Amino acid sequence: MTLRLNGPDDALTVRLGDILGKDGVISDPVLLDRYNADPYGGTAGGARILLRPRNTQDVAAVIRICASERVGLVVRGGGTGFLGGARAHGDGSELLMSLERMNAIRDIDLDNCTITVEAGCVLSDIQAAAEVQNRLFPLSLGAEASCQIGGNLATNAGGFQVLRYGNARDLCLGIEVVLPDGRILASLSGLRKDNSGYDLRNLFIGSEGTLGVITAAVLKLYPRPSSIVCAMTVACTLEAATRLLALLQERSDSNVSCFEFISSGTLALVGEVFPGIHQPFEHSFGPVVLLEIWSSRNDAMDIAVQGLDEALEAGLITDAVIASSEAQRRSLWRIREAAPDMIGRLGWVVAHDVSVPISRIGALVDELERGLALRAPYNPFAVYGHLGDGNLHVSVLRPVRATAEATDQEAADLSEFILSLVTSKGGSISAEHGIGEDKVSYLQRHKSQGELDLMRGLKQLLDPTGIMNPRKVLP
Ligand code: LAC
Ligand code: ZN
Repeated sequence: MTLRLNGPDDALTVRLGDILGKDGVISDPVLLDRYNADPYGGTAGGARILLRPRNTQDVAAVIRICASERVGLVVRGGGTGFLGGARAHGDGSELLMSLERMNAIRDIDLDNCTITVEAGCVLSDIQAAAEVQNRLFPLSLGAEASCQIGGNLATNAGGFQVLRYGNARDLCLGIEVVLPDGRILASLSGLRKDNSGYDLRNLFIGSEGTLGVITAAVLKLYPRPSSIVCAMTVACTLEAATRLLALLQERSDSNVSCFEFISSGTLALVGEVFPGIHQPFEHSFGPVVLLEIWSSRNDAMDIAVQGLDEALEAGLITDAVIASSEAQRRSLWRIREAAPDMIGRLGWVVAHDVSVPISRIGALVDELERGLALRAPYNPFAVYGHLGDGNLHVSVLRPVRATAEATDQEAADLSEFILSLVTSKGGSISAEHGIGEDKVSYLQRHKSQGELDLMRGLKQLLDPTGIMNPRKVLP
């Protein structure tokens, strides 16, 4: 469903300026470059007008105009998504809106363990506001210093603590959202139980700005852990790694907060690209796991030491190190964080973000590695991700000494191989990065007709003119 939309004209820009004030409408191309940029080297957007509302009423007023004039509107948070979900059309026909001025923390309710924030709040500012109150807001991801909570919710961001605390969706008790006709729906009471009708909140969370604009949210706060232990270990196989996870969950009352994995081949590439990064193991023939145990008692270290000892004796792991200082913890994390950096540095032919039930992850990685070695013998590939969540990032990289670029057809064949394998194991073709603009065709091919029909029906119901984030998620 694509209706023809109109581009913004001068009269429209004047009307928007009347609503948003002098700093609310930006058309300076130099300033716009920053908002159109893709930080990961993907296609930049082409917006010629950026709107900066100050409050929810501003957002509603802008949307009413967009709806009546049939002009497409793309909302951008921190711009750190991977799949062009906040990219405005290259021809300048769509308005871009940033909620960066809506960055107030509206309320912290310590008894209810909630924080109410505006959508433009930077994630690390929310973490810091919680910390001041001796509470934890556990959503944590590589881009946390610049991504905004509105974008985190719109994309149902995952990150490093999903295993213990869930995705952004699980951390949200309510949202305020502006619908594509300008109506405002607010459910910001912070209720932990509310079965009064359909769950509308979860319709908007993860909809990537295609059904409405999230302008504020009530989020859950948690007690801060009193002990944190970070360890890195070499598992014998991925099956052994999943058994290690089960063992540590049992010993720690399910307090393993993250369980990340890097294949040995990926780690070798990290070493080649970043020789300065210290790697604790001389040889790592098996998958390397980075894990943390967060406990509200002072027992995380004992649990980790005993659990890893037991795993060593049981033949699940061959080696392990435990960080004994915050600096050592940081240096272990640097290895994990270097995986996406390495992929950015080498460049990729295809990059996917998939999930399967954790019990099938060993078989999936085996088949992926064998299949990719056959299909793309000259390309290195990277496999790493959030093992505890059954979530892998799989990328086929450019050959180190490339003589020719892979053709579009070769790239499409590789994608088809990866995604078909994942779906054959009951997995998802997009575990945490969403669909955006860049994965629309894969959604088309890998979702059932019934699911696609229902998604299109919802889009049609909420946004009949198709103004909200055109071209994203659904074609
Ligand atoms: C990561 C990002 C790519 O896990 O999701 O590194
Ligand atoms: Zn990830």
